[in-house]
Amino acid sequence: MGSISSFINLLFSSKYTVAFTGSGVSAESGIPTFRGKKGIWKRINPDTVATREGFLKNPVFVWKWYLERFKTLEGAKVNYAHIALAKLEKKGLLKAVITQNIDGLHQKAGSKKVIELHGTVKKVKCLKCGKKFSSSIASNTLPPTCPKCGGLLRPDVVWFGEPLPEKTLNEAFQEVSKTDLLIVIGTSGTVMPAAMIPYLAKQKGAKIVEVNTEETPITAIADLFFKEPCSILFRKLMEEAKI
Ligand code: BV8
Repeated sequence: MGSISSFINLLFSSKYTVAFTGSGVSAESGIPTFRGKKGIWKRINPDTVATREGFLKNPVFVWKWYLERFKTLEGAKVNYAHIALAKLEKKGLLKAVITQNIDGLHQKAGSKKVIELHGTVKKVKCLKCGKKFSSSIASNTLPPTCPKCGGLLRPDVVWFGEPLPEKTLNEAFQEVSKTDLLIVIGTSGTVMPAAMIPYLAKQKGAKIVEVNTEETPITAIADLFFKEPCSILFRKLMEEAKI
């Protein structure tokens, strides 16, 4: 277990701190995580709703599933972990958030530099012409079609078996190449290539601080590990650091 004072020392002595987050950072906002006891993938097979093949097989079903999720995500409130990361960025103590989440809560909390590796709940895109629209377009008939070319619209997220947008991935790797302190929050470190990020940072000599309610494969390379809900840990950190 890490000590808050060591975390504070790392935070104030590092030149380029970056946060890497997964669904666990939004768990205390009431958004279910993917794995673990009550994980989303316990209730539905990702092949059915989180692959291109699954979508093409039954676009209406997948749209209904996503619209359900969008409702939860849109209605969710930021929790103190999101707020703390935005405050640290404002203070110049955090340079970027690289997130696997599509819920937009980092931006809602005020974070400016947010790299969304797996896309966003805010947008949909046309399978035919690639044009993007706000997700609100998918509110009436399902499956929604492109106002421009009539093609099928899909959520603007990265499904299993799909490559991450090159520009986004390169941007994330750029941040990793500059970081000397990576704070890893609420990820099981399962999904590649996102899960490579902590190892790449470690390889280049960055310090790793992990915040998770349970141990993960990343814990083995963490310089500090805090086994507790992230909003509670960040409350302690910000209070003790008087930020
Ligand atoms: C790719 C969509 C290659 C968005 C998601 C076969 C074929 C093709 C690829 C593969 C294959 N086999 C394996 C792969 C690679 C695959 C992969 O990694 N699979 C894993 C499961 C083995 N990856 C891919 O397919 C990727 N693409 O490889 O393309 C390619 C290249 C070129 C050309 C063609 C193809 C694409 C991966 C993206 C998948 N998209 N979601 C959406 O709808 O949300 S996956 C899903 O998992 C989410 O995106 C999520 O972000 C991501 C990672 O999960 P986590 O965020 O870590 O969440 P999880 O629930 O797992 O963990 C939560 C953690 O929080 C836990 O540790 C828990 O303890 C902790 N926690 C809980 N509460 C708290 C907390 N911590 C702190 N505080 C709390 N309060």
